[in-house]
Amino acid sequence: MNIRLNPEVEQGVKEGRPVVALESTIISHGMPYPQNVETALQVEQIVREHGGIPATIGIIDGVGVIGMTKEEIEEFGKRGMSIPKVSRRDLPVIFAKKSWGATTVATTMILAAMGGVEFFVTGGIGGVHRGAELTFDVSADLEELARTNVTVICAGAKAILDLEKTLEVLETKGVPVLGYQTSELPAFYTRTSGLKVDYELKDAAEAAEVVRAKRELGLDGGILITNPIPEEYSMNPDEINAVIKDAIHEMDEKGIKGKECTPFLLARIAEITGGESLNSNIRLVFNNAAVGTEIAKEYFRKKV
Ligand code: PSU
Ligand code: MN
Repeated sequence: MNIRLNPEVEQGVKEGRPVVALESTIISHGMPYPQNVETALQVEQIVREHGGIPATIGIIDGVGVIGMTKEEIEEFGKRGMSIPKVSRRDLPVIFAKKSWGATTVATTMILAAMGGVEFFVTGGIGGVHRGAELTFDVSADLEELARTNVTVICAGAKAILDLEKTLEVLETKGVPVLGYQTSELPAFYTRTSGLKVDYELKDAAEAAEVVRAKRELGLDGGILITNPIPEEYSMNPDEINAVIKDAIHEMDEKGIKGKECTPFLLARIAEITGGESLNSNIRLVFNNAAVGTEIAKEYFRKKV
């Protein structure tokens, strides 16, 4: 099989330890160099400090790597957007051609599941894009959440998306959307969206119980745990929403479509806000790493 687990991750999975998957598109397409590499390495460090085993996932020379080395992470950050962004439909070609590939939420879930990893921490998921009723632009992340058995911990979805439609699709596909100590869907840079999650989770132990119940019921598919950005790093909703609107307008004028949309918007928003949105983005991923690892620890806690 064209999959390689690093020895620590392989042993962790075998022994039922809290292994936490991390994606590589956030490194190559989600943040600029060198902050992308610094963030990726710090996130791994936070997973470790909380007692987990980090497994950053990407594709190197046609091999799905589950647990990249520091050097490999550095290389992903440096090569950036020149590495293809790989979704489910791209996987066979990237493997056959022995290329490099940055894994999105969808493909990180696929590889994590192949490697036996249940928990996956990231920043934000893809969803239904604004105007999707005309463009049909709905992220493959939603379909993957419907079918692949991985729990994703994120800070909700960016308001570059139509959050209301995103929730509708997740409901149709049977994906539980849970709020970590919140009843409201967080909108990435902000703690609130005006939309409700399906259920609120009071702590990591309760989150772990929901994951266990879904697996014991044999219900295929993912679970989405949304964790709001810490108050001190959250942005002013009116300001960030105005920036997002400008960035989408610019994207439409430039005729940017398909898989280029999300990376364009992420980069443009970071540019317009100076360092502010990037700093918020980094902080929310740190927070997700801490919470996600605590949930994984509860899930794998040995009952005595
Ligand atoms: N949203 C973010 N940061 C990201 C992404 C989304 O706030 O880095 C990345 C993730 O890898 C996600 C992908 O899976 O973009 C979604 O792309 P698309 O919309 O083309 O499906
Ligand atoms: Mn898309």
